[in-house]
Amino acid sequence: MGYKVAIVGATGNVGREMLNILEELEFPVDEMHAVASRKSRGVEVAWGDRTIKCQDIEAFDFSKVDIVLMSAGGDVSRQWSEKIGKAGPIVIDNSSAFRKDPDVPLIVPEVNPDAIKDARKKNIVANPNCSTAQLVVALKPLHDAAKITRAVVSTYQSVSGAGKEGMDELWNQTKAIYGLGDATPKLFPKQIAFNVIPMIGSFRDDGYTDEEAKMWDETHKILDPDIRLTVTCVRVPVFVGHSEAVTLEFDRPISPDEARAILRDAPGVMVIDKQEHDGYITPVDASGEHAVYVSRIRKDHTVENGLSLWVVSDNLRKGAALNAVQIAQLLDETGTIKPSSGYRSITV
Ligand code: 2RA
Repeated sequence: MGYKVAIVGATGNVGREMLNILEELEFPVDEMHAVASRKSRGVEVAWGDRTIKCQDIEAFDFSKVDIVLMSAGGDVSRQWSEKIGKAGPIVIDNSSAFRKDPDVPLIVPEVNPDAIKDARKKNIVANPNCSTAQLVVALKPLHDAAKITRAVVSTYQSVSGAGKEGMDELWNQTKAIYGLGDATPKLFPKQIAFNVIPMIGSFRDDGYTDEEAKMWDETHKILDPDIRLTVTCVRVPVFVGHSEAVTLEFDRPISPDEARAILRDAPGVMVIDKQEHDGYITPVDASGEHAVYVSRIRKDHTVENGLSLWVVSDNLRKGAALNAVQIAQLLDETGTIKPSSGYRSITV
């Protein structure tokens, strides 16, 4: 017997990947519902070899499903997730709306699967920001071997992190710069084609951005509140795949060879690390893949116990849709959720 699943935001980049990954991982689904805002009602999305039509969120009866994968942004989540949770299903929310809520577990299954015990507190489980998910998958096995005391992270984030509109803006600006249209920035604050933008999200009073603060807040909740992090988030003209240059300080010496051996055994990690051109990973290589790739592992000569590494992953997959489906698998494996056999009454 399988689950009754609804995907809210099914027409977006992440929603479509959620549909693909549920199918690829053969998650047991009996019924699939695509749900979106009223303006997308009737739009068709692919589910395996079929297409399904999007239903209007305002009219959808959430009490008839077991799991809701929510990827429609923070405002929609704030409006709907708690109501849906009260109606019975567990919501796996890809937005930042509930990540800091103490009654909502924030989970990367390779890192803190035990947090699933709190899933029923609000019937909401939060999915981390894409940049955090790949970072903590790489950090966790190293942190288990030698405590990480400080991390310096610079991100190189692809435009798909800003949705389909972000991809369209890179595509249209690239064409426009060759004389085929208007290159005026619309979504991003500056030109993204042939450029990099050292600002993602919005500025805070301390000069950091909210995207940067998400990375330390979420790493503290998922992995360890004692790790000190400083972060610079940068948007780059790449369609899919976030990259991170990471420098770590440990409480004891750890050699690049020891780190490579630890990471090779770690769940969800692939080490590609040779000092030759096929010996490191770029976002183009990681796009469409499930792993978090680690390359360029080397000693940081400027501190006593330091290592630098390069971490790359598909932001739409491990950074969003794959992690959400892995949370659904964890809910199933731990018995936190069971396929429904009947139709519950509406309590929304
Ligand atoms: C971005 N991290 O890349 C965001 C998406 N969640 O814009």
